[in-house]
Amino acid sequence: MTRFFISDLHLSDKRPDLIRAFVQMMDELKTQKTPSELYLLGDFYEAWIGDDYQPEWNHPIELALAELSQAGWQIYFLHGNRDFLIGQAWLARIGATLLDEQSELILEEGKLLLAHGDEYCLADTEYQAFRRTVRSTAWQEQILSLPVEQRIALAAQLRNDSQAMATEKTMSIMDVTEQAVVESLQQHKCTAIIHGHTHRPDIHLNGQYVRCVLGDWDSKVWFAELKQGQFTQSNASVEAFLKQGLEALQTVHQQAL
Ligand code: OKV
Ligand code: MN
Repeated sequence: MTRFFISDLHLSDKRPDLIRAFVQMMDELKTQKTPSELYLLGDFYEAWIGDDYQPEWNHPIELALAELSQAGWQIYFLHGNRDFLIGQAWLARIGATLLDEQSELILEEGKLLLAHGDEYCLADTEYQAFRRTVRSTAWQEQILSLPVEQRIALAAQLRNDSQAMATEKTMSIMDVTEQAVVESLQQHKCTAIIHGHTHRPDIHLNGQYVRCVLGDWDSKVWFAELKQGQFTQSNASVEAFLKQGLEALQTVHQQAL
């Protein structure tokens, strides 16, 4: 079986090109590939303010996913730092299953850990404090009880705060702490991990572990697949993908797990 992984698409009304590319990708998977598993590893949306907010731009996205699951695909979703408010209503609408923020995938080759990756960015202590707040049930319940308009305003305000802070943060602060990843792998008895979040697509090897970092969708669309223990990452410019679909994808990293 082939498994597909994507993260950090940051879909929003600001990027109709990415929405089109995503919908096209789902339609192509549905018609060209045999039903498989799709893993959405967080930051699928730029900011999700609750399942009860259903803007027009999101309809084709949900439809493409719902059609994929109806075609027999298993869709798994794991929260990122921007779409932590995705809930059971959204999952039910598209036919997806929620994964724990750290999930183990059992393969013939061993156990693979799945995560968004922000939990490993320990150097950014300010962010970790923010993360604990926004991931707490109490805070989320309070936010979800606000009217939609207020949630939109709050999300915009938080985004502004974050942009102001990010300019002062160095690149190393924004990356994962390797030791935190290793500890997590040991805790879960896994020998490989796939995560996103850092926007530094790569495959890291340290002799003991394989760390696959997914790419973010911006100027390029990214796509990763795991087939017979072989992990492959590919990308294409948004423009090329819109013209040629999956055929436009070029392999950039490959590694046996
Ligand atoms: C990242 C930090 C913002 C620190 C808000 C719903 C809600 C999503 C959001 C918007 C902002 C996260 C997702 C960001 C880090 C901040 C501020 C402080 C210390 C809502 C869904 F609740 F408002 F409705 N947001 N972003 N901070 O820009 O990534 O790290 S963010
Ligand atoms: Mn992220």
